[in-house]
Amino acid sequence: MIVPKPVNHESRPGSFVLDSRTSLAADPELREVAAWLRGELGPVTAGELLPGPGSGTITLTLGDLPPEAYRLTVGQDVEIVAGGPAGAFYGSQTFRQLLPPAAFRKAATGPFTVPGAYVEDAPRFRWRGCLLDVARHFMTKHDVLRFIDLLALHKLNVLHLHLTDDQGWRIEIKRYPRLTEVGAWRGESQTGWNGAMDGRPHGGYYTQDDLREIVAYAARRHVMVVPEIDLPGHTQAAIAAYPELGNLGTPLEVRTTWGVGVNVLNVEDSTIEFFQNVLDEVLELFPSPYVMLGGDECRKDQWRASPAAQRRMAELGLRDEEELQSWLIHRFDDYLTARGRRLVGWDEILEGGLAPGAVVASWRGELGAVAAARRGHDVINCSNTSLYLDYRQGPGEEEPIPFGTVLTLEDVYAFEPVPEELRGDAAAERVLGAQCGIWTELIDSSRHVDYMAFPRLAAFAETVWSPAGRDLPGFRERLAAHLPRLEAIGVEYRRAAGPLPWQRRPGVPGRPEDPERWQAKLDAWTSNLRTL
Ligand code: TNX
Repeated sequence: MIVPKPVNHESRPGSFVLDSRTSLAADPELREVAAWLRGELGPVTAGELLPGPGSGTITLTLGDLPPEAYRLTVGQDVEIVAGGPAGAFYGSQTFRQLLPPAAFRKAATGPFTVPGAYVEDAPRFRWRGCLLDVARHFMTKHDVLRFIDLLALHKLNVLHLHLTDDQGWRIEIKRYPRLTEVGAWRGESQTGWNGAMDGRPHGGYYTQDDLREIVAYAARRHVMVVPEIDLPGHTQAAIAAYPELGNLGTPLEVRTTWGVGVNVLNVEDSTIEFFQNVLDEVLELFPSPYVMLGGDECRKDQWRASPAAQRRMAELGLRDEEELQSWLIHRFDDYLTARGRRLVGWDEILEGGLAPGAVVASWRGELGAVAAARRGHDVINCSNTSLYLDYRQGPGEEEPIPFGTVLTLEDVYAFEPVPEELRGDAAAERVLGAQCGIWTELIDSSRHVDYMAFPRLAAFAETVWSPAGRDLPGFRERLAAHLPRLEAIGVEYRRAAGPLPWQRRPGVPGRPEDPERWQAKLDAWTSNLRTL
């Protein structure tokens, strides 16, 4: 009962006993994976699990397979043959799931018996991501590391960290210390959506050492951390720290309310240079080939009213503010491309002309994914209507701070990463994979993240890892076996019946959408995508 479902899983005669005499051997290239597995299984084996003769042996070896693929055989011994370290890691994760849930406890004591099995497995998509918004509500470094372990357990391989927004700047930049001195804190927050102010300061940021640690910890678990520095919208925290980045001469505060703001970057050369300097530090911290620069929800009111922005448009011969945004994103695309990286932007970057090397993260439904793939751009399907895990999980009033449309476990499980319009089309190859999102305006703690993410994230993992096609009854059975693992780890997932009493947040206003209003909103959101 493996989650996500492997390509092939059969039972075999015999069984394996994991105990204090179990040994672990690995090809030199797989030493890091072996060290990680030893750490996970160590408690079960009383901390031993050393190379050498014992009762049974776990071996990790390289074989002729794609890098993320593996074959796992469980008999008297355990053999994991993998195409590369990632495959060996996924094979090891599968092996852990063959153990009883108690093995997921940090101080579990064996011995544990594993029935004979044979598993052949490889992922369907190479981008299996999850966005975590640490800008709206900060999550401690410890919580992020724990979350990475949970992604890796589900064989996801991308953590998209949304590090900056109107309400907070969470990454230390040595050259511009005020970004965190000022931008990492806000005086108070709106409770829920449009509720009263809580009167309580909120903040936090990651030092560069913290981020190096997060990146290295994730890399060991075959998770790539993709940083997002959102611009030119969603930048009020940066403007609060350095008012010269904005369009108004007047100082601003780090934003304390939710929703799309009007304060955006100006388009001066000095502002572009500022963010290029920020990116220099970002690139040093994050080795990922991809860098997310947002580009979403940039209101153009201030550019329309700004003589400087209008002058810039006239000089450049640009028709409208959409083209101005596109020009700005192009500048950053060139900057990243020259440094061997690829820009990822939300589907708004399609408006006004797409930068040549850019990857599109399509979030407003799937129209952007189709348009971008047809133009030959790589695409990550992040469709809000299927994958925004901040949306409420049931129609009931009791959902904590209900937001967006209803997105049940079954809805997420039904998601198909390749949009229907692209099926059978060569452009379907452009879909690198998909990514679910945990936006945190209304999620103010790691406990609440657990509630929103699980078990929907397990359903999502099957849509990106497992072969195409869905089998809901089969998934339910696998999930029934999986939930005790989450419990053993200490994940406060949502029960099928709804929130437990302490998971409710009565009286905190949410923003549930009724189906009609939701459709109208989607239509308005995507009207400019339709004309591309
Ligand atoms: C839209 S996804 C946003 C976020 C919000 C989210 C809430 C995207 C590119 N923009 O800023 O947090 O909706 O669901």
